[in-house]
Amino acid sequence: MLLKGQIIKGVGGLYTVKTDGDTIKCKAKGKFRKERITPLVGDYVTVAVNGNNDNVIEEIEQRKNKLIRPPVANIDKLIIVISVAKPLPNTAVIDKMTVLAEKNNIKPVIVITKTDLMDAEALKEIYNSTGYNVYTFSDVDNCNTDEMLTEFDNCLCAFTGNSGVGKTTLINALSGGLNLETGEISDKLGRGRHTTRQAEIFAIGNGLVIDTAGFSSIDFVDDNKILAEDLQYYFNEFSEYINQCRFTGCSHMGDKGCKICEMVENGVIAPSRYESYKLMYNELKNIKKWQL
Ligand SMILES: Nc1nc2c(ncn2[C@@H]2O[C@H](COP(=O)(O)OP(=O)(O)O)[C@@H](O)[C@H]2O)c(=O)[nH]1
Ligand SMILES: [Mg+2]
Ligand SMILES: [Zn+2]
Repeated sequence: MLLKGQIIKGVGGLYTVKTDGDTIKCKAKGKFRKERITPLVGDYVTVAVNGNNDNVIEEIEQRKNKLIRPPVANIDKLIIVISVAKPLPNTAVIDKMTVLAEKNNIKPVIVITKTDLMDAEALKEIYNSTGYNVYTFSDVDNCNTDEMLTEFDNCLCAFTGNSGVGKTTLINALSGGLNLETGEISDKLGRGRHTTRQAEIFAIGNGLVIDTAGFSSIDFVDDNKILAEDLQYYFNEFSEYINQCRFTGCSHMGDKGCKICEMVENGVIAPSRYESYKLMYNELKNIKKWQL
């Protein structure tokens, strides 16, 4: 019997697929490994149900989008969780997340957590200037999460961010009922111990969210490659200025008459965002079109 459904969990090659009726545990058909295709949480699949724990994913439907970090497919929004401290934010990594989300037509949303530990104003100011929705949260204070909850209405949202920033804690608070295991920060390592190890979909409010394992860096590899000249289009706040530079084809890397540089100087574009742009540009500048 063939059944259609969505992968809601994947651990070590064993997938949980939610169908109209219930959930099925299954493995991926051998052909996927040969073709180097990994089923992802969020994938719509067809499962051959054979009983005896011998169910296999036969087909993966064409994906709307796909991220490598976190490994998810078909998401509408990427909820980028940043803690003001423990661990301290790394804007270079955060900005890569917004860029890769934009590249995959995924809407970034910023949540600044652990606001009980340190003042969040500077971070808030940076990300307000991007034009993305920004929320703050503290698990210690009694935070109202009603507005944040509406972000998930009728969509699939993946949470991402460095390990230990409080993704799972936030999902627990938003859900009001889930009691997922969160990690204590080990002082030695500065990262969570009982941390989330795999991506998993949960229903929250009127939508679905994916809790994912954290990571501290991202690379521009495989389908995450971008041409340096296209990078500007993935910085939301650059969009209204990129055609106003003195020279057409301006790389915004410090040339005379660059409108982006002017907007950084007069405080419209956050300096840290522009620094991230320059770092990424230099990382990407040797990638050629044929390598994409
Ligand atoms: N002070 C403070 N600690 C928090 C907050 N949110 C989470 N934590 C702690 O940070 C650690 C990591 O949280 P967790 O949700 O597992 O982070 P994740 O790795 O991003 O899922 C845990 O010890 C939490 O108790 C917060 O708002 N304030
Ligand atoms: Mg977690
Ligand atoms: Zn320019």
